[in-house]
Amino acid sequence: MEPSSATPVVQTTVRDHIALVTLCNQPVNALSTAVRQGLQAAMTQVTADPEVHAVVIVGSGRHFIGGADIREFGLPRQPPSLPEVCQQIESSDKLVIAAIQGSALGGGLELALSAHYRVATESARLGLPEVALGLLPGAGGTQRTPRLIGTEVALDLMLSGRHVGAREALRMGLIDHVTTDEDIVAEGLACARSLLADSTPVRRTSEMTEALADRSAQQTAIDAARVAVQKKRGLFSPARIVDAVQAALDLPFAQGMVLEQALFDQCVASPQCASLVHAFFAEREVLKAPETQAAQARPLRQIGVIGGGTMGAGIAVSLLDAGLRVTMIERDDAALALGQSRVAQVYDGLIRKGRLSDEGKADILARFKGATTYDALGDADLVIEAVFEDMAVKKAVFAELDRVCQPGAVLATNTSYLDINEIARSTSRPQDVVGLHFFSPAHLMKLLEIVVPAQVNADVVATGFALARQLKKVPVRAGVCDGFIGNRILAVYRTAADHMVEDGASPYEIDQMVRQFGFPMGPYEMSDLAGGDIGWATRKRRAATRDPKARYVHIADALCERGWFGQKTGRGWYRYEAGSRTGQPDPEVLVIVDQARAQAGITPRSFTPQELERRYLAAMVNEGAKVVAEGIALRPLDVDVTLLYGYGFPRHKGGPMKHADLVGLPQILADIQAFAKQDPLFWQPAPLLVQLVQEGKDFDSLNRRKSHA
Ligand code: T1G
Repeated sequence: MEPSSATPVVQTTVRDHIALVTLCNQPVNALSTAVRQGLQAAMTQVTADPEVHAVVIVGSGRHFIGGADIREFGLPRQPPSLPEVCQQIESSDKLVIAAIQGSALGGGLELALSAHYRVATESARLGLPEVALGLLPGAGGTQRTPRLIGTEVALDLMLSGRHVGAREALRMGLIDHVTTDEDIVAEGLACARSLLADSTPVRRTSEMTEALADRSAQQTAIDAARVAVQKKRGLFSPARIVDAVQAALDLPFAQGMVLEQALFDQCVASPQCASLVHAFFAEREVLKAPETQAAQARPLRQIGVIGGGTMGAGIAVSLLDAGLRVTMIERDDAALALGQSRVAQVYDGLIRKGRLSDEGKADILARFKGATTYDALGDADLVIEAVFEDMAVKKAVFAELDRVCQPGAVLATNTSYLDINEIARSTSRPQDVVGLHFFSPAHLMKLLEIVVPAQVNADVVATGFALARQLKKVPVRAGVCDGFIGNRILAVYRTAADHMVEDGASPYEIDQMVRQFGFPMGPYEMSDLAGGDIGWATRKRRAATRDPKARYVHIADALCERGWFGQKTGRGWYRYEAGSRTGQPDPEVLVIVDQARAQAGITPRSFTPQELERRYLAAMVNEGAKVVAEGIALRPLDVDVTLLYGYGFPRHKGGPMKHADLVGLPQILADIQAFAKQDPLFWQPAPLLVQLVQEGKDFDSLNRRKSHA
């Protein structure tokens, strides 16, 4: 990230007695060791220079400062520390102005708070998002922010991690002036000149007392925050943020800084920080697929969607929300009207919530049209097929697309498991066929699997990634196999859960364990939400190719044979009162479970929550390793991002592969080898896992190797 040695990362120029200190560490001017050393040297130079009457600190490029350099976390600390640099800036006897454009986040905002005045452009974004990395503001943010804006707003910023716009920051008192002119250097210098002209004194945030004057109000806000963080189950840093802000109210600044540092060090050492930092970089690394490095995306303006069912309608909304023009194709007028009403209902819902106006809805739907003939797609740049999951039906659709679409149009299928190579081969342009696997509800779920068949052109894959960025989705490149990355791994850990149920565990204690681990819901609650009939259809489809020696649990089928599909039928694994989405454990289900055990000749046994967790995660990790080894996923981090954004894996655990690294691969392998004693067919250790353990390596070693290849 550091520019070549030629261009210093901090540059100082003096104009009319004003020193302009510019950070030049693209792309986000992260406060790396070199930048901190450069700032320290610059401040020493300008405060000693009698010609300098004021200092303006500015970032070059799109951003002021994106924070401390996250890539340096975990590395030995190099002086000066960021708190020291901030202290040097604040204690300057010459006015220091922070001139902010783009992002001022984390350590970047803390540095600005140590300056005496802050000016920002209209489009600037400010925030203390350290909590999203399992941290707290560790360069004075927990001590200076409350002194400037009070504990309530300061805690909101630090506990939410949200980025606020310049106008809101001005209302909060975080900054002093918003410029409409985006030339931040000129605005910063102008601000310095006017402050000098008014003989404005330096103003040190650490010495401010006004915002904390009403102690009981400040304490009330802290107490409320302490209650709120108790709800953030399992998260490490939020409570420590509250402790640090309590110190800002109770202790002198210097003592508060000592406590802040101690709490910061605790957070850095927590596995949650490692997991959240991993997630931060992983969701950026997934964008770097070979095809996106090698090819330019094709332009996307006019998009076709085949099918107005739940997925087709959700995909259409996602495209419309991104400002694209959409044509929905359905087999007849009735089906088309249903598809169009599904789309309209989403916007009606937003209007009811006051998040969209009737005019807004009309503007959006003005870009949405429907047809019952494929000829309407002659000018489409991309067509996404979302029809019934049947190969013959898919091929018929692609034959029509092959007939009507213009050369260079991208033909995509939203299938969640069918062989995309076979679909591509059925057209005259397999090089233009790709898989775009959305997750339901498609306009809300962030994950988009970009499935890469054998004959596809790189620019078609790159177009899929570009579409994902336009739709604000997180794309993951996946190879072609049954279930791609996500559903393939889901099938395995769900099977592990079913085995545990048949062996004696209750489906309800498994769901509880999974929620305890941090997922929003367990596999049986998830099945009831999605509909048990979907899994049932998958099991029936796979019956033909299932290994006859493989263990098969019939419990889920028994529920489906009774029509107990879940929320949509009022009962599944749970019972649902009319209108309720909260299920109650169902004793009749446990009777069916006992009958299945008896039929299988199994004497049930008890499981500790720990064993349930180890088996559930081991199944996920083991299949994840196979998916990576087969190249279905490029790297372990692609598996992590898939599970984080598509399957509710708790972000503060980093994803299954990161979790496995933190637990230790030898432990995971030992567990699998122990489980294999009872079921060697299901628990075959992934050769990649065995190899990494033998080599004393972890999954992250593969992330690093492949990312730098
Ligand atoms: N450190 C290192 N690398 C960073 C970085 C950072 N703080 N921020 C971004 N990058 C890299 C990123 O990985 C990517 O790399 C490239 O820059 C562009 O990022 C003491 C300890 C600023 C809003 O949490 O939210 O300060 O993939 O694609 O969409 O209290 O980056 O190109 O190789 O996201 O324009 C607190 C993190 C740190 C903000 C820009 N700061 N960054 O978004 O670009 S902790 C944050 C962002 C801290 C102190 C504590 C966003 C952005 P590559 P990008 P973008």
